[in-house]
Amino acid sequence: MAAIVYCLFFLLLINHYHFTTTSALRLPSTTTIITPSSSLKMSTDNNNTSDFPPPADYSHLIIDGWFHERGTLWPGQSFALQIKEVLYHKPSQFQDVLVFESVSYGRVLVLDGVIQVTERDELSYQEMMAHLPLYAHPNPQRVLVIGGGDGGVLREIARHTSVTEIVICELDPDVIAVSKKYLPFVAKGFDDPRVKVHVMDGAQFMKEHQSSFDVIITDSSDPVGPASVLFETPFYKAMHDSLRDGGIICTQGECVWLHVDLIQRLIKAITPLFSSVEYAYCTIPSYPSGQIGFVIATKKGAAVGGKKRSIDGEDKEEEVVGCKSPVRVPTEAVQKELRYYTPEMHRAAFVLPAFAKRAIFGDDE
Ligand code: SPM
Repeated sequence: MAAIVYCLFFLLLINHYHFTTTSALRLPSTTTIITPSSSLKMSTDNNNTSDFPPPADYSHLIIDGWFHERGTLWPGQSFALQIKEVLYHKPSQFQDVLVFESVSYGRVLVLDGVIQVTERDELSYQEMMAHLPLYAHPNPQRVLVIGGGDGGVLREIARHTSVTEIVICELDPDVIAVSKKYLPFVAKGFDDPRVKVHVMDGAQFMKEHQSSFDVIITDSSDPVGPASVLFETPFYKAMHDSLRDGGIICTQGECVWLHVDLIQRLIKAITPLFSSVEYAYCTIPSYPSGQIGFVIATKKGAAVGGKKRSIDGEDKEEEVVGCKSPVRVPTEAVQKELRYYTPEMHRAAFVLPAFAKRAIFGDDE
């Protein structure tokens, strides 16, 4: 009898342990929860990923039930969100991955201590990152996304009926798997049948696919750790070479309030590569200083299979240089679904504050 009671007690204990380590828990105060990811499996392309150092632990950013975003890229300032529930917290092979339910911003994805997606405001970044280059292109068919493993940019690209193929190269399979499980509002981008997923280094993929894409979007994290190469000239040269004639790139371009020097250096360095290089931005309260920019550049030549570029979809003969005006506009049905992008917002996004315009492009622009 004693043995049966002992066994029952042991089974109860195991069950309790399993529950508390695999389920979302209420946050008492400073608790972080490590959730096993054995169910998060995904096939990977051939990758040599042994160069990356093990991810640091970012548990110290959770204090008294609040997540504090403190980064070396924005010294002396911090944005904090109150946590309702930690849903996932575990290092991947490349970075610390945290998902929590917040009190006022819905679900939040954090990589290496930096907010990537909040349910409340992700729409501005994902819509502008996708639609600025796509509506500036007369006939985008093949689109490549580098990074963007949450799927939000894919969701927006999928709204374009001219697009026949959407390829995504994301290095970290855990970001895809975690987003599919906890952030379905963005990860639904993966459901479109035109999407092909490659878990590999985007630079390597582009080397193998020269002159192949009408639009290339790099939805990266910030220039520290594995993402730092994505802000360097060789990566932009690789994007240029992987574009078809008349193709367009759009990359995460940091923030004029914080990184105007970095943006200026980058734009100066890549200007000789492209026929136009421009800078736009959107507002987004959960990113440092409440906004983020995009570097948008075009490759010389007429777009392959494209109609003549004409302003706002009107049939004008005038050739448009650069991407400051849309050459197509959303259909009424698509516009109803969009929450941030409009053709007016497209044009407005390129209008920079005087200090930023002067610092990035000089006095002559
Ligand atoms: N699809 C969303 C992924 C987000 N990628 C960009 C994240 C940037 C976060 N840091 C912003 C810092 C701006 N200075």
